[in-house]
Amino acid sequence: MSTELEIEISSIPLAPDPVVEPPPEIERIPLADLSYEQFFARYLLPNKAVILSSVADSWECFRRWINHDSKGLNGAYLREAIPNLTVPVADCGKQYYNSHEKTEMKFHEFLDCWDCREESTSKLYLKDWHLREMLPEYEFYETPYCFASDWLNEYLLDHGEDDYMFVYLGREGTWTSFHADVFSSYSWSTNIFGVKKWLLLAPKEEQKLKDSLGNLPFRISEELLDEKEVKYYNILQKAGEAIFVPSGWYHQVQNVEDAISVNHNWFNGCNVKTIWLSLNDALVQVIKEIDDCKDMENFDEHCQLMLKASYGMDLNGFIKMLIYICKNRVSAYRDEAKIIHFERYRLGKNHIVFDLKAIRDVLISMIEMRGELLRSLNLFDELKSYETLIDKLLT
Ligand SMILES: O=C(O)CCC(=O)C(=O)O
Ligand SMILES: [Fe+2]
Repeated sequence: MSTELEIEISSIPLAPDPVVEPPPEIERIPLADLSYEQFFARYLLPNKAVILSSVADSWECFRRWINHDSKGLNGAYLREAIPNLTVPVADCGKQYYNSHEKTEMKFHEFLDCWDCREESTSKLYLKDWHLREMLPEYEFYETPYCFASDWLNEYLLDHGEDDYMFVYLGREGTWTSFHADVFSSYSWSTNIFGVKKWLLLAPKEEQKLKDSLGNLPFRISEELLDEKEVKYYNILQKAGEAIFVPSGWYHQVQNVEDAISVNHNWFNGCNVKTIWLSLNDALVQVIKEIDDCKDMENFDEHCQLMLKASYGMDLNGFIKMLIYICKNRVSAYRDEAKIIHFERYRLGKNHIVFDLKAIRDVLISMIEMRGELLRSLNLFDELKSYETLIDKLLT
């Protein structure tokens, strides 16, 4: 195991300075020039995008998956290092609802398609591939310290559930349609090969693109964005650069050269309130959809089932996650245990306090906004008890 690194903050106010005007350009900063605390205060907390460079120099995938002389994929090495797993593949030539049609194939077959350069397979995009989860022993990258405070994957990894840590491989021209990330989470995406073009919008700008029914477009272009007077960033992301996509920022991504990337979706104490508000919005939507059944027995439970099916998370799931994160931090605060993210990053004492305060704030907000529903779902007492526990601990 590599040496332990502390991720820590000094006392930082919970509310960031309001962002006055979005910057004209997204900043580019070498990772080594930014401390954890600087990243925390300047980007995570204010929910502001940034590109970090020289992120992947020491990564196995950066050094070995690419043939740096021929500027191509090192297929022979990849075939040897990674078994012939079944992988998820999107067909960028076919739309399926607001995404691309998805299928599966064998990894080595995908590599054959990559090499043969045939038109018929040129639009296949290997994406959302849980390679790390499938081969936990294969250490092909390391999560950069800036992105280490990650409650979502901390919970999922410890519970043996599917994580949000992915690999993407796509030929030139493959792309991901216009979207904001799952649960309004943050994402980071590090390109290890080729170039990606990002069209990135700060929150609310996407509203200008809604049609009369309130739907957002599947595909956007610079012409469309200019026509609708949308403020956006056009970013060319090169190999070795990581982009930090803040919560709720819509984006469309195109591989303008053959490209490979590693990315995570995650949230933590800085955006957990946004995660809660998004979950609540999704719940409002579900309730609206089945409003005509509101007199039926078990209506609240039924809404939760629908929320889980349509959104991927329900109130119970979110609360279980919060409580798990809370318990870990309570033990660490009492010096009974340490919190280590990604087998390397140890959470510092101030950070633990920050996390606990963020959990308390979101519990208070949940009780205020959805107290009655929480009672009906028998979740209220547990929530309240953790709010009280944090209060006692910190006073
Ligand atoms: O690289 C891509 O195609 C999409 C990546 C993305 O949407 C993300 O990292 O949030
Ligand atoms: Fe995304």
